[in-house]
Order: sequence, then structure tokens, then C-alpha cells
Amino acid sequence: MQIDPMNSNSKNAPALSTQDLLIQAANRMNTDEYLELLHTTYDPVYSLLLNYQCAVMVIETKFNVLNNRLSLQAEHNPIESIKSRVKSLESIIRKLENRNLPLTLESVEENLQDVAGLRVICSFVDDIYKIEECLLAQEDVTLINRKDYIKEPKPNGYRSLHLIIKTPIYTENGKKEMFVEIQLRTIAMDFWASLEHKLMYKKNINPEIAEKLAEELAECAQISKDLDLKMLRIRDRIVSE
Ligand code: 0O2
Repeated sequence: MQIDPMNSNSKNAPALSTQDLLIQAANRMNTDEYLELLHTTYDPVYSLLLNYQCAVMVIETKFNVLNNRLSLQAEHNPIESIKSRVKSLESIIRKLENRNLPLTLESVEENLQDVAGLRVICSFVDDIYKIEECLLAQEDVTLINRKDYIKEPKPNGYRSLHLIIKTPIYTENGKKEMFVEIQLRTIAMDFWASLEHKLMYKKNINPEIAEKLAEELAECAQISKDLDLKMLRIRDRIVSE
């Protein structure tokens, strides 16, 4: 039997973990057969995750280039920092399961657009839109989806600009178009979102307490919005001096 951790057929199999199955297989096989099994099982998964890692590298380089180029005009680096990640195999499987999607590698590529993700932290709000404009002007970047939670914050106060793009990577097997999720935020937006994520996001909290906390977090979101505006005005005054 071929063990494929991403194959939907395994759903109908007895409730044995992949680890149990691999131990059973190891007991039946000699070392060469067992290594062969590991390769056929896991190599396609690693290969796919590596493709997403390559896409992250490509996009991160684009941001670093833009940061250097734009600093010539703006006299400051528009990007403060970049965080990047490829979703863990566990998160990928949970997301497919939650959405009742097939647990196959094809399904990951077709249905999940946030396996490769970058968070770009900018100095000022207008830097976010400048970086977006320059990125989307590039011919190997195709915009798939855009959500502007800065112009229209979420009811809880969450602000960020979300882009889903497609970009090619060039591997030893040729060209491959990859989805990448990009979140652009200011330092203040990131501060709020990171703490809110730790405290609240997708957690089951007693509804009464949750309501009170949500109000306070919404107040903090407003403060962070005011802070962004104030810093922008200060910068403009300094530039015009
Ligand atoms: P995690 O743990 O950060 O990866 P999607 O689930 O992405 O397919 P959705 O929810 O419509 O669909 O996408 P959206 O609105 O673009 O949000 C995607 C990501 O934005 C989330 O990823 C979070 O990282 C972030 N985000 C969205 N809303 C909030 C919020 O209210 N608070 C905080 N702190 N972050 C938010 P994940 O995968 O849901 O979570």
C-alpha cells in the first residue's frame, strides 16, 4: 500500500496515524524498500512546499529592490521589515479539512492561495500604496484578489492591505505559477494586529468578556489609526521644511 498523507482515500482507512502506518511498513520492509517508500511518500510534498518557499524568495527580493530604489526618492526606506512564511503541512491539512476540500497536492495548489505568505511592514500609510503600485506594475506579477482593510477596516478594527498575487518561479522542470499572499501594514497596524491575534483571533472566549475586550480593542485600533495619521502629518511637515 502506498502511504500518501495528502491523499483523500486515506480518510476511509482505519484510524491509524501516518506515523503508525510508517512503523508498520518499516517492520515489513528492508531498509532500502523503506527509504524508497519514504521518498515516494514525502518527496512530492517537500517539493511543493519548496516551490512555495521559492515564490516567497522571489517576492521578498522584489520588495527589497523596491525598498532600495524608493529610498532614493523618498529619503527614507518605505519598508521597515518583511516577515515571510510557508504554511506548515499541519495548517495546510487543517484548512483543507475545514473547507471539506480533497486532501491532495493538486487541491492545495488549486484551492489554497495563502500557503506562501509575506507581511510587509511599512513606515507610513502612503508607503503601502506606493509599494503596492510598484509591485503590481511588474509584468510577472498578476493580481488575483485585493482586500483593502485600510480604507474599510474590519468591524473589530483590523487594518491591512491584503493582496493575492500569482508569480512564476523557474525550477529545473520549467516555469510554475505560484499563489502568494501579501499583507501590507504600518508599524502601528502590525502592533495592533499581532496583539489582537494573540489575544482574540479565532479563540473561544466567554461572550460577555469577549464583547468588553472587543470594545477595548476597537478603541486601540482607533488610537493606532490616529497615530498613523499624526505620524504622516509630522513627516509631511518635516519634508516641506
Ligand atoms: P493566520 O493564523 O494569521 O494564518 P482565508 O482564511 O485567508 O482564506 P479570509 O479570512 O477571507 O480567507 O482572508 P483575509 O480576510 O484576507 O484574512 C487572511 C489573514 O489576514 C488571516 O490569516 C490573518 O493573518 C489576517 N487577519 C484577517 N482578519 C484578521 C483579524 O481580524 N485580526 C488579525 N489579527 N488578523 C487578521 P488566517 O489564515 O486566518 O490566520
